[in-house]
Amino acid sequence: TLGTRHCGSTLFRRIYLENCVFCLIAEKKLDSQIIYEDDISLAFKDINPVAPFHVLVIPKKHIRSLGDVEDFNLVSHLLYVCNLVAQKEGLTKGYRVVTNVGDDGGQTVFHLHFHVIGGRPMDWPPG
Ligand code: IU
Repeated sequence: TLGTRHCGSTLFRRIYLENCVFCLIAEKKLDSQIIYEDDISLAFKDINPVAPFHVLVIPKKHIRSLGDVEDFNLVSHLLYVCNLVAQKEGLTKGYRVVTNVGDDGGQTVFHLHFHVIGGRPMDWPPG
């Protein structure tokens, strides 16, 4: 196994990235139902939808979460894509965009993603 002294190393980073599920989806090494794609982003159906419409919008580049973003132009683009897919899918009555950050935020996959959820009325506050 890799000791902690390797954690910042190129080798560790390579092994980690090669096993990031959303990197694998972005590289088409794992199947997903893609509904939008461009040079820097991808939108695909969530494998475990919490509403009739549940899509994830991700950057192709690996970024752990919103807390690790340096280029907020990228976030602007991802939000543009969130609205694009919502409109394309006809969510005229509204929808919700959520990004979970870190453990307290409820993040389970550590590759930045925006949930686009719709097709039913949403509750507030979230759990
Ligand atoms: P979270 O915000 O990190 O908790 O969201 C992760 C989402 O990724 C969650 O809704 C999962 O159902 C979804 N997901 C997926 O769509 N495909 C996968 O292979 C895996 C998780 I792992």
